[in-house]
Amino acid sequence: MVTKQEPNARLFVLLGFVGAGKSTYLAAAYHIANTTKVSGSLQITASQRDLEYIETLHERWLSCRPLTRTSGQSPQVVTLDMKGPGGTAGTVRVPDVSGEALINSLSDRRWDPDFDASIQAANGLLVFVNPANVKEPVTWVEAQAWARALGDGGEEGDGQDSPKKPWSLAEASTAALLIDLLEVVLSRNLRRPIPIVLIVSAWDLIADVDPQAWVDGHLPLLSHYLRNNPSLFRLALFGVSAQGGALPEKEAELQAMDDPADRVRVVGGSGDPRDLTRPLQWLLTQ
Ligand SMILES: Nc1nc2c(ncn2[C@@H]2O[C@H](COP(=O)(O)OP(=O)(O)OP(=O)(O)O)[C@@H](O)[C@H]2O)c(=O)[nH]1
Ligand SMILES: [Mg+2]
Repeated sequence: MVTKQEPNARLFVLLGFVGAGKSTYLAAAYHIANTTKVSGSLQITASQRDLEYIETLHERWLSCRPLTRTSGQSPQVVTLDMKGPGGTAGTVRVPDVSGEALINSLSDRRWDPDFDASIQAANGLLVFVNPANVKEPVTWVEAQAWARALGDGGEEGDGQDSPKKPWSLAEASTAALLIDLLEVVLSRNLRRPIPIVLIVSAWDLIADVDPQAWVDGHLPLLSHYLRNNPSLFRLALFGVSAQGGALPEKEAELQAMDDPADRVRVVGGSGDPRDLTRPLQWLLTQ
Protein backbone atom coordinates (compact mmCIF):
# COMPACT_ATOMS: atom_id res chain seq x y z
CA MET A 1 0.00 0.00 0.00
CA VAL A 2 1.21 3.50 -0.71
CA THR A 3 -1.44 5.55 0.98
CA LYS A 4 0.39 5.73 4.34
CA GLN A 5 2.91 8.50 3.73
CA GLU A 6 5.79 8.75 6.18
CA PRO A 7 6.91 12.23 7.18
CA ASN A 8 9.60 13.46 4.76
CA ALA A 9 9.03 10.50 2.42
CA ARG A 10 9.29 11.44 -1.25
CA LEU A 11 7.31 9.39 -3.72
CA PHE A 12 8.65 8.98 -7.25
CA VAL A 13 6.54 6.82 -9.57
CA LEU A 14 8.09 4.78 -12.37
CA LEU A 15 6.11 4.99 -15.62
CA GLY A 16 6.68 3.23 -18.93
CA PHE A 17 5.21 0.38 -20.93
CA VAL A 18 6.21 -3.27 -21.27
CA GLY A 19 9.99 -3.66 -21.40
CA ALA A 20 10.71 0.06 -20.93
CA GLY A 21 13.50 -0.66 -18.45
CA LYS A 22 11.84 0.38 -15.17
CA SER A 23 12.69 -2.64 -13.02
CA THR A 24 16.22 -2.98 -14.39
CA TYR A 25 16.88 0.65 -13.51
CA LEU A 26 15.55 0.10 -9.98
CA ALA A 27 17.76 -2.97 -9.46
CA ALA A 28 20.88 -1.24 -10.76
CA ALA A 29 20.25 2.03 -8.89
CA TYR A 30 19.80 -0.02 -5.71
CA HIS A 31 23.18 -1.60 -6.34
CA ILE A 32 24.83 1.80 -6.84
CA ALA A 33 23.19 3.19 -3.69
CA ASN A 34 24.58 0.21 -1.75
CA THR A 35 28.19 0.60 -2.82
CA THR A 36 30.57 3.28 -1.64
CA LYS A 37 32.65 3.01 -4.80
CA VAL A 38 30.64 5.46 -6.88
CA SER A 39 31.39 8.96 -5.70
CA GLY A 40 28.51 11.41 -5.41
CA SER A 41 25.78 8.76 -5.41
CA LEU A 42 22.86 8.52 -3.02
CA GLN A 43 23.61 6.02 -0.26
CA ILE A 44 21.20 3.71 1.51
CA THR A 45 21.35 4.44 5.21
CA ALA A 46 19.03 1.89 6.83
CA SER A 47 18.02 -1.62 5.95
CA GLN A 48 15.19 -2.44 8.34
CA ARG A 49 12.67 -2.11 5.51
CA ASP A 50 10.88 -4.88 3.64
CA LEU A 51 13.38 -5.27 0.84
CA GLU A 52 12.26 -8.63 -0.55
CA TYR A 53 11.09 -7.28 -3.93
CA ILE A 54 14.13 -5.14 -4.63
CA GLU A 55 16.53 -7.82 -3.31
CA THR A 56 15.04 -10.33 -5.77
CA LEU A 57 15.46 -7.89 -8.67
CA HIS A 58 18.98 -7.10 -7.53
CA GLU A 59 19.98 -10.74 -7.29
CA ARG A 60 18.92 -11.37 -10.90
CA TRP A 61 20.63 -8.17 -12.02
CA LEU A 62 23.88 -9.21 -10.29
CA SER A 63 23.86 -12.58 -12.03
CA CYS A 64 23.14 -10.97 -15.46
CA ARG A 65 19.80 -12.69 -15.88
CA PRO A 66 17.07 -10.60 -17.56
CA LEU A 67 14.40 -9.62 -15.05
CA THR A 68 11.02 -11.25 -15.23
CA ARG A 69 8.26 -8.91 -16.35
CA THR A 70 6.53 -7.14 -13.50
CA SER A 71 3.02 -8.50 -13.05
CA GLY A 72 -0.16 -7.61 -11.19
CA GLN A 73 -2.28 -4.48 -11.14
CA SER A 74 -0.88 -2.99 -7.91
CA PRO A 75 2.60 -1.52 -7.90
CA GLN A 76 5.44 -3.08 -5.91
CA VAL A 77 6.63 -0.27 -3.67
CA VAL A 78 10.32 -0.05 -2.82
CA THR A 79 11.07 2.13 0.20
CA LEU A 80 14.63 3.18 0.89
CA ASP A 81 16.20 5.50 3.43
CA MET A 82 18.86 7.44 1.60
CA LYS A 83 21.35 10.19 2.14
CA GLY A 84 22.85 12.38 -0.54
CA PRO A 85 26.36 13.78 -0.94
CA GLY A 86 25.24 17.26 0.17
CA GLY A 87 24.00 15.90 3.51
CA THR A 88 20.37 15.61 2.39
CA ALA A 89 18.63 12.62 3.91
CA GLY A 90 15.20 11.15 3.58
CA THR A 91 12.97 8.28 2.66
CA VAL A 92 12.41 7.58 -1.02
CA ARG A 93 9.43 5.48 -2.08
CA VAL A 94 9.39 4.15 -5.62
CA PRO A 95 6.40 2.15 -6.85
CA ASP A 96 7.31 -0.22 -9.72
CA VAL A 97 4.28 -0.92 -11.88
CA SER A 98 3.76 -3.48 -14.64
CA GLY A 99 3.90 -1.94 -18.12
CA GLU A 100 1.14 -4.30 -19.20
CA ALA A 101 -1.11 -3.06 -16.38
CA LEU A 102 -0.47 0.51 -17.57
CA ILE A 103 -1.44 -0.31 -21.15
CA ASN A 104 -4.57 -2.10 -19.92
CA SER A 105 -5.48 0.89 -17.78
CA LEU A 106 -5.28 3.14 -20.84
CA SER A 107 -7.60 0.91 -22.86
CA ASP A 108 -10.04 0.30 -19.96
CA ARG A 109 -9.81 3.91 -18.69
CA ARG A 110 -9.46 2.66 -15.10
CA TRP A 111 -6.59 1.63 -12.87
CA ASP A 112 -5.81 0.04 -9.56
CA PRO A 113 -6.73 2.12 -6.44
CA ASP A 114 -3.24 1.64 -4.91
CA PHE A 115 -1.66 2.88 -8.10
CA ASP A 116 -4.04 5.83 -8.15
CA ALA A 117 -3.02 6.66 -4.57
CA SER A 118 0.64 6.72 -5.58
CA ILE A 119 -0.09 8.86 -8.64
CA GLN A 120 -2.01 11.36 -6.54
CA ALA A 121 0.73 11.58 -3.93
CA ALA A 122 3.69 11.50 -6.34
CA ASN A 123 6.37 14.14 -5.84
CA GLY A 124 7.82 13.31 -9.23
CA LEU A 125 7.79 10.84 -12.12
CA LEU A 126 10.42 8.71 -13.82
CA VAL A 127 9.26 8.01 -17.37
CA PHE A 128 11.09 5.25 -19.27
CA VAL A 129 11.42 4.56 -22.98
CA ASN A 130 13.53 1.72 -24.39
CA PRO A 131 14.99 2.42 -27.85
CA ALA A 132 14.78 -1.33 -28.59
CA ASN A 133 10.97 -1.33 -28.44
CA VAL A 134 9.84 2.25 -29.05
CA LYS A 135 7.05 2.34 -31.63
CA GLU A 136 7.52 5.34 -33.86
CA PRO A 137 4.50 6.91 -35.53
CA VAL A 138 3.64 6.10 -39.12
CA THR A 139 3.87 9.13 -41.40
CA TRP A 140 1.09 10.02 -43.83
CA VAL A 141 3.34 9.13 -46.76
CA GLU A 142 4.04 5.66 -45.26
CA ALA A 143 0.36 5.10 -44.51
CA GLN A 144 -0.52 5.94 -48.12
CA ALA A 145 2.12 3.52 -49.42
CA TRP A 146 0.76 0.75 -47.16
CA ALA A 147 -2.79 1.42 -48.29
CA ARG A 148 -1.67 1.09 -51.93
CA ALA A 149 0.19 -2.16 -51.12
CA LEU A 150 -2.91 -3.59 -49.44
CA GLY A 151 -4.89 -2.90 -52.60
CA ASP A 152 -8.60 -3.06 -53.05
CA GLY A 153 -9.03 -6.41 -51.26
CA GLY A 154 -7.66 -4.91 -48.02
CA GLU A 155 -5.28 -7.87 -47.51
CA GLU A 156 -1.52 -7.80 -47.66
CA GLY A 157 0.09 -10.29 -50.10
CA ASP A 158 -2.30 -12.81 -51.58
CA GLY A 159 -4.72 -12.44 -48.70
CA GLN A 160 -5.09 -16.23 -48.41
CA ASP A 161 -3.08 -17.29 -45.36
CA SER A 162 -2.82 -14.12 -43.31
CA PRO A 163 -5.73 -13.84 -40.90
CA LYS A 164 -5.98 -10.30 -39.58
CA LYS A 165 -4.76 -9.85 -36.00
CA PRO A 166 -7.10 -7.63 -33.99
CA TRP A 167 -5.49 -4.27 -33.34
CA SER A 168 -4.51 -3.59 -29.74
CA LEU A 169 -3.61 -0.35 -28.03
CA ALA A 170 -0.09 -1.66 -27.36
CA GLU A 171 0.56 -1.23 -31.09
CA ALA A 172 -0.04 2.52 -30.98
CA SER A 173 2.97 4.84 -31.11
CA THR A 174 4.89 5.09 -27.84
CA ALA A 175 4.71 8.89 -27.81
CA ALA A 176 0.91 8.94 -28.25
CA LEU A 177 0.49 6.38 -25.44
CA LEU A 178 2.84 8.19 -23.09
CA ILE A 179 1.15 11.53 -23.69
CA ASP A 180 -2.24 9.92 -23.02
CA LEU A 181 -0.82 8.43 -19.82
CA LEU A 182 0.66 11.76 -18.71
CA GLU A 183 -2.66 13.53 -19.37
CA VAL A 184 -4.36 11.06 -17.02
CA VAL A 185 -1.60 11.51 -14.43
CA LEU A 186 -2.06 15.29 -14.60
CA SER A 187 -5.77 14.86 -14.00
CA ARG A 188 -5.02 12.95 -10.76
CA ASN A 189 -1.93 14.80 -9.46
CA LEU A 190 -2.22 18.53 -8.89
CA ARG A 191 1.46 19.37 -8.45
CA ARG A 192 2.45 22.07 -10.98
CA PRO A 193 4.90 21.94 -12.52
CA ILE A 194 5.35 18.25 -11.79
CA PRO A 195 9.01 17.15 -11.91
CA ILE A 196 9.59 14.53 -14.61
CA VAL A 197 12.72 12.62 -15.44
CA LEU A 198 12.61 11.14 -18.92
CA ILE A 199 14.97 8.15 -19.05
CA VAL A 200 16.06 6.62 -22.33
CA SER A 201 17.01 3.13 -21.13
CA ALA A 202 19.33 0.60 -22.83
CA TRP A 203 21.57 3.54 -23.73
CA ASP A 204 24.34 1.05 -24.64
CA LEU A 205 22.35 0.43 -27.85
CA ILE A 206 22.69 4.07 -28.93
CA ALA A 207 25.79 5.52 -30.54
CA ASP A 208 27.03 9.02 -31.31
CA VAL A 209 24.08 11.06 -30.19
CA ASP A 210 23.03 12.71 -26.94
CA PRO A 211 19.74 11.85 -25.18
CA GLN A 212 18.02 15.08 -26.25
CA ALA A 213 18.90 14.56 -29.91
CA TRP A 214 17.71 10.94 -29.69
CA VAL A 215 14.36 11.90 -28.16
CA ASP A 216 13.89 14.77 -30.65
CA GLY A 217 14.59 12.37 -33.52
CA HIS A 218 12.56 9.34 -32.39
CA LEU A 219 9.85 10.76 -30.16
CA PRO A 220 9.38 14.31 -31.49
CA LEU A 221 5.78 14.63 -30.29
CA LEU A 222 6.71 13.62 -26.74
CA SER A 223 9.72 15.93 -26.77
CA HIS A 224 7.58 18.83 -27.95
CA TYR A 225 4.87 18.08 -25.37
CA LEU A 226 7.26 17.87 -22.42
CA ARG A 227 9.48 20.79 -23.40
CA ASN A 228 6.77 23.25 -24.38
CA ASN A 229 4.56 22.99 -21.32
CA PRO A 230 6.73 24.53 -18.57
CA SER A 231 3.67 25.27 -16.44
CA LEU A 232 2.89 21.54 -16.37
CA PHE A 233 6.31 19.86 -16.29
CA ARG A 234 9.80 20.50 -14.97
CA LEU A 235 11.91 18.19 -17.10
CA ALA A 236 15.26 16.42 -16.88
CA LEU A 237 16.53 13.90 -19.41
CA PHE A 238 19.03 11.06 -19.03
CA GLY A 239 20.31 8.19 -21.12
CA VAL A 240 20.81 5.16 -18.87
CA SER A 241 22.39 1.78 -19.40
CA ALA A 242 21.33 -0.12 -16.28
CA GLN A 243 22.11 -3.58 -17.58
CA GLY A 244 25.25 -2.68 -19.49
CA GLY A 245 24.30 -4.47 -22.71
CA ALA A 246 21.79 -6.76 -24.33
CA LEU A 247 21.22 -10.16 -22.69
CA PRO A 248 22.05 -12.94 -23.27
CA GLU A 249 24.47 -11.69 -25.99
CA LYS A 250 26.63 -9.65 -23.60
CA GLU A 251 26.28 -11.93 -20.58
CA ALA A 252 29.86 -13.27 -20.59
CA GLU A 253 31.31 -9.79 -21.07
CA LEU A 254 29.25 -8.35 -18.23
CA GLN A 255 29.99 -11.31 -15.92
CA ALA A 256 33.70 -10.83 -16.51
CA MET A 257 33.71 -7.33 -15.00
CA ASP A 258 35.28 -7.36 -11.54
CA ASP A 259 32.92 -4.74 -10.18
CA PRO A 260 29.23 -4.99 -11.25
CA ALA A 261 28.98 -1.19 -10.83
CA ASP A 262 31.20 -0.89 -13.92
CA ARG A 263 28.41 -2.30 -16.10
CA VAL A 264 26.23 0.77 -15.78
CA ARG A 265 26.32 4.20 -17.43
CA VAL A 266 24.34 7.40 -17.15
CA VAL A 267 24.50 10.21 -19.70
CA GLY A 268 23.27 13.63 -18.58
CA GLY A 269 24.51 15.76 -15.68
CA SER A 270 28.04 15.52 -14.38
CA GLY A 271 30.05 13.33 -12.02
CA ASP A 272 30.79 9.61 -11.96
CA PRO A 273 29.19 8.13 -15.12
CA ARG A 274 28.16 5.05 -13.07
CA ASP A 275 26.00 7.12 -10.74
CA LEU A 276 22.54 5.83 -11.65
CA THR A 277 21.09 7.64 -8.64
CA ARG A 278 21.52 10.94 -10.54
CA PRO A 279 17.90 11.01 -11.79
CA LEU A 280 16.67 10.41 -8.21
CA GLN A 281 18.97 13.12 -6.90
CA TRP A 282 17.56 15.55 -9.45
CA LEU A 283 14.02 14.70 -8.29
CA LEU A 284 15.04 15.17 -4.65
CA THR A 285 16.18 18.73 -5.37
CA GLN A 286 12.89 19.80 -7.03
N1 LIG B 1 20.69 -3.46 -23.89
C1 LIG B 1 20.06 -3.17 -22.75
N2 LIG B 1 18.85 -3.73 -22.49
C2 LIG B 1 18.25 -3.40 -21.34
C3 LIG B 1 18.80 -2.51 -20.40
N3 LIG B 1 17.96 -2.38 -19.35
C4 LIG B 1 16.90 -3.16 -19.63
N4 LIG B 1 17.07 -3.78 -20.81
C5 LIG B 1 16.18 -4.76 -21.44
O1 LIG B 1 14.88 -4.20 -21.51
C6 LIG B 1 13.89 -5.18 -21.28
C7 LIG B 1 12.94 -4.76 -20.23
O2 LIG B 1 13.53 -4.48 -19.00
P1 LIG B 1 12.66 -4.33 -17.65
O3 LIG B 1 13.49 -3.51 -16.73
O4 LIG B 1 12.20 -5.63 -17.17
O5 LIG B 1 11.41 -3.47 -18.17
P2 LIG B 1 10.12 -3.02 -17.35
O6 LIG B 1 9.85 -1.59 -17.75
O7 LIG B 1 10.25 -3.27 -15.91
O8 LIG B 1 8.99 -3.94 -18.01
P3 LIG B 1 7.64 -4.53 -17.32
O9 LIG B 1 8.04 -5.23 -16.06
O10 LIG B 1 7.07 -5.46 -18.35
O11 LIG B 1 6.74 -3.35 -17.08
C8 LIG B 1 14.64 -6.47 -20.95
O12 LIG B 1 14.67 -7.25 -22.13
C9 LIG B 1 16.03 -6.01 -20.59
O13 LIG B 1 16.98 -6.97 -20.89
C10 LIG B 1 20.08 -1.94 -20.69
O14 LIG B 1 20.67 -1.17 -19.94
N5 LIG B 1 20.66 -2.32 -21.88
MG1 LIG C 1 9.24 -4.43 -14.57
